[in-house]
Amino acid sequence: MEFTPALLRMNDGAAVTDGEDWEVRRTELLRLLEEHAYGRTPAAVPVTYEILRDSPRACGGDARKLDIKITCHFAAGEFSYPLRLFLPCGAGKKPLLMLMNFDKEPYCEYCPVEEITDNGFALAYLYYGDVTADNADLTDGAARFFPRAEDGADTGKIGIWAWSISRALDALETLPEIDADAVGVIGHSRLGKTALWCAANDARFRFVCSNDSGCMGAAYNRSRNAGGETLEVITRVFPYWFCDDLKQYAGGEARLPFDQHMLLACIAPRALLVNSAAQDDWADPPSEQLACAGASPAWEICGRAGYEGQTAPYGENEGSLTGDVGYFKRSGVHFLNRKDWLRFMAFVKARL
Ligand code: GTR
Repeated sequence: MEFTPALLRMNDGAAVTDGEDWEVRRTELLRLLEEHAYGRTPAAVPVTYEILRDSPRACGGDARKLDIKITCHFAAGEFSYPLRLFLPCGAGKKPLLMLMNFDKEPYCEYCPVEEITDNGFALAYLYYGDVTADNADLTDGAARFFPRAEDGADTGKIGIWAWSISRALDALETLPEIDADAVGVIGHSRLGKTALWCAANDARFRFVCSNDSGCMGAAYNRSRNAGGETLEVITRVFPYWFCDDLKQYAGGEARLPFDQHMLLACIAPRALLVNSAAQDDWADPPSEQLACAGASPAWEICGRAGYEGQTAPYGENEGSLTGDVGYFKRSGVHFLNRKDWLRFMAFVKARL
């Protein structure tokens, strides 16, 4: 698929030829995605944390659970949200996986806590509603501290959630139990879009997994398949996830100045796994797969393997997990299940 602008051309037309050039191009693409899709990503603010409760015998004694309060100190005031950290028992720094999820409590759908800690990973659990509500209210929670310029590029809710995951990492990476060089982020559906945008901006996330993220996540907008969510629908039903400028492309995908392979590419040269589910037409698995192929040149220019799979749609329980861009289509429906987690953890372990 041909796109304008090209992935590996700078704004001034110069070719991107190596990893150093790629970092410059990546910054250009982040600005492009801010302006037209997710809105501005504000600079970090000072973060402090407080351990409210330390439960040394969580998961039957196999893990330690810390209830942590994260506080962001904005110029106009402070905002706090809870984080639950599970640390597998045993000495040594632990690789960390961060999940922002739909449930307030971590023992829930989409989060097999013990499966994660038993695999040797620390787990940081955030509830997205603790940061800002999933609605158009831009005064709710952390949202009220985000600057508003009314110029079409104000931060959408996905941008606010993504930014807040990074601020939580500001605190966690200082903990002696955490291996700050082995941090991953994972999210499902709208929070898969969020995980991608978070990791696109924040290179501290070395491992990234979007699960069934679909439209404005991993799926190309220009190659929408029957039954897939469109920009027209997503900007009508969930306009507040994005910046206002995105609305002008509803029904006009051919005019888009970007596409989702650019979002994926901003993660290069780090490791990315795109998970789809075979019966999740709404998230458009073939378009997610194609976007992996479209993003791959960003890894290759950095001397990495990128996506090593096929472009023809995979069947159920097929994919390519060898390169630094993995893609897998499991059987079943829209869900973040234990198999999705095990696949991501194996993908990370193979690269630790
Ligand atoms: C749907 C939305 C999708 C996806 C999903 C979810 O209604 O259209 O883009 O994000 O919600 O987050 O569960």
